[in-house]
Amino acid sequence: ERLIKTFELRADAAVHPLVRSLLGIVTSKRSNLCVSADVSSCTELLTLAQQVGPHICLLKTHVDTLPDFSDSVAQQLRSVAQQHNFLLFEDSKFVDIGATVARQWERRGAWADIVTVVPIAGDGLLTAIAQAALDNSKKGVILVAEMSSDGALRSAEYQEMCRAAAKRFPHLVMGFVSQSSISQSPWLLQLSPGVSVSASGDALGQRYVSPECSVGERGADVIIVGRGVTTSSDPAAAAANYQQLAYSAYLERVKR
Ligand code: BMP
Repeated sequence: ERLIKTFELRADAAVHPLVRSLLGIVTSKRSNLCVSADVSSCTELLTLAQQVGPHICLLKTHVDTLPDFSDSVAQQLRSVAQQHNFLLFEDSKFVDIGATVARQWERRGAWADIVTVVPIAGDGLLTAIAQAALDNSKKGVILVAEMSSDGALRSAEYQEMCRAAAKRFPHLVMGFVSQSSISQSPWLLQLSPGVSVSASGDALGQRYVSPECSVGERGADVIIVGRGVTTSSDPAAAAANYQQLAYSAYLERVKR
C-alpha cells in the first residue's frame, strides 16, 4: 500500500507533523534525496550544505566526526536549511538505556530535526527522547531497522521490534532506515543508504545499489547518498543527478 501511494496522499495520512513537512518539501522541490555530509570539517559541511541545498530534502550528518562542531555551526546550518528548505538529520544511532540517551540527545541530537535510533534496548530511549524534546511535533526519530553493509543483521524478530516501536510511538517515529520494506503503513517513511550510480561497494563492506533499484525495487522513499556526492568534483551537479534519478524512480513506482 505504501509503495503505490503518492507522497501527497501519504502526507495527508501522516500522523507525525514532521512526516507531513518532509513530504511537503519532497513534492515541492521534487527531491527525495538526502545527502550524507560525511566531511572532515564544519567549513566543508557548511559549503556542501550550500552547494547541495537546492537539490535535497534532508541533510544527514555525523557530528561526532566533526572536531569543530558547535552551537554556532548548528545555527549556521539551520539558516542554510531554512534558506534552501530542507530538514536536518543527525545520524546519531542512539542505542542505550533511556537515562544515557537523554544526555546524548541533549549533546548531539537536540540541534537537529531528526535523529536515528537503534531500538534494541526497549522503549526507554524513545521515552527519553519524547520527554526531552520540548515539542514532539518538531522532532522526529528514524529507526535503523536494516543496514546496507555486508554481513548486517537480517532478523525478522528485530524488524518486528522496529515496527512495534513505531506503533507505540506514532508521534515520534517517522519511519525506518532499511534496505527493504519494513512496514506497509503509508505514514511511515523508508530511508535507504547504500546508493551509488558508479560503485558497487567500498573496501570496508559498504554495498551499493542504483537509485532506480533502491526506490523502484527495494521500496525506498528517500535515498541517502554520501560519497557519490561528497567526492564529486561538482557536488551540486552530482546531487542534481541523484535527485533526478530518485524522483523519476518514485514517479515510475506510483504510476504502476
Ligand atoms: P556513502 O553513500 O558514502 O556510503 O554513505 C552512506 C551513509 O549512510 C554513511 O553516513 C553511513 O553512516 C550511513 N549508513 C549506511 O551507509 N548504511 C546503513 O545501513 C545505515 C547508515 O546510516
